[in-house]
Amino acid sequence: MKLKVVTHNPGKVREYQEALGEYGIEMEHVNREYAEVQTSYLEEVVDRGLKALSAEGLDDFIIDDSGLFVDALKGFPGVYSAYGQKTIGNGGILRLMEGEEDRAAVFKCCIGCRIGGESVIVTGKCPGVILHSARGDGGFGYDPIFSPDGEHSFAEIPLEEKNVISHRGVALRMLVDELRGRGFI
Ligand code: ITT
Repeated sequence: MKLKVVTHNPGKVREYQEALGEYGIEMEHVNREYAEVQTSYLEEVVDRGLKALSAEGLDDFIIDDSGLFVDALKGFPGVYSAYGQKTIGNGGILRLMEGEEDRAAVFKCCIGCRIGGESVIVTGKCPGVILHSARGDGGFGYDPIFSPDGEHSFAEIPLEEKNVISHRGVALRMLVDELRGRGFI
């Protein structure tokens, strides 16, 4: 089975392929825009995106809205994570966290899947901390400054290990359960 991944981010597509390949699902990267509403909830962005794209006639696709929510920054960058990455970047987040003892953060990933005319929306979370400096050159986005265990950043661990614990990995396993329950895989 083929599922399209509608995103500008090839890093996400790699993670989907790594996790869903074993179920015989082949990912196809579709690099196109969809309307992302301004809201405080990832689920709302995904729900609206699914509806907009299926109204345009698209089927058998996945969209993914993710964010890094930092406790000491009152949840920032959160739903503004893409903007935060483009503007202040990882260096800017580290500067905002200078001298801050509470390093707790949570990565969230909301996946929306439209398949056979049905919609599935699931959200996965991964708690961790913001490191004091960027580490590693794997992964993408905030991976070098986020650590699930306080030691290694996501950018330092292999993709298959990131998928076991990450927000996207957790959401992907929920998606697989849903697709299995509905007889798609
Ligand atoms: P699309 O919306 O086109 O899918 P995007 O990269 O803008 O791609 P998001 O809005 O979901 O995706 O992501 C918000 C930001 O969080 C963005 O800068 C990502 O690079 C970053 N991000 C998302 N998942 C991540 C992960 O697993 N590791 C590190 N950074 C991540």
